[in-house]
Amino acid sequence: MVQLARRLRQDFDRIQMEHEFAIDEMLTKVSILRREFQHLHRYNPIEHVTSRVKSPSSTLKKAARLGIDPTPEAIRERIRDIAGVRITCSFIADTYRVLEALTSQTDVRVINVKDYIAEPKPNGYKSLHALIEIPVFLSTGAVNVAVELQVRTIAMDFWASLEHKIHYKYDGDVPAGLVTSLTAAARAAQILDEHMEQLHREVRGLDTDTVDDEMRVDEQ
Ligand code: 0O2
Repeated sequence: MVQLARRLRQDFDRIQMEHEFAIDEMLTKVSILRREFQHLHRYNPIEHVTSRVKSPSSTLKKAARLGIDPTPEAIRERIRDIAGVRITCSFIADTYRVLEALTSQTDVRVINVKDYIAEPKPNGYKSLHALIEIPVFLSTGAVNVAVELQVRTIAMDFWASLEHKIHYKYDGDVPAGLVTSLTAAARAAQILDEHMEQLHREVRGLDTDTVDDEMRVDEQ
């Protein structure tokens, strides 16, 4: 019995570690993209990046909520958001560009993409989500590890983080008045995103010559 408990503990530690490595891999990919984009276009589309690995206790809680056996095999197969990476971009067009650049890499297998920007959730939540698998190379060989990627603008992220706090505070039962205010705030965030993107386009349009000159210098 003690041996079984020790084995389970080791298996869960390993699951945790594999997901931490997958996040390291993803953060390296994001950092490369960021630096290369800056080099090519003198512009960084990524404002900030955060990541988290679900703790074993919240993974087990989620398994219990979904009726999944608390075995390492079932957890690996059915809980796909143990590793999460959230990328915040300046503009809407950048969210699509960044997601495409990451999901088109040959070692990335895309399991599904949810476009909550084109089709926001009823409460106003907007973000791009992609569930992907990437290989992590261990001493025992490669394992494919799932990572949930979320890509959104600063305005969408601002809204989502407040909504998350409110949702948590009211344990999901948010008063109707607050729901209405959140919906209005989501609309305001969308308008801000559109204005900022328009302004950015105008400024980049004016900047084209300078950027081209700088790039020509790089190529010499
Ligand atoms: P946390 O603490 O951020 O990890 P599932 O992934 O199984 O829970 P679903 O609905 O298939 O369920 O996944 P989906 O739609 O891809 O959303 C998963 C994650 O997106 C959530 O993770 C949140 O991070 C975020 N999200 C989705 N909907 C909302 C929303 O309405 N408001 C906010 N603020 N965030 C949202 P977790 O595990 O719930 O939370």
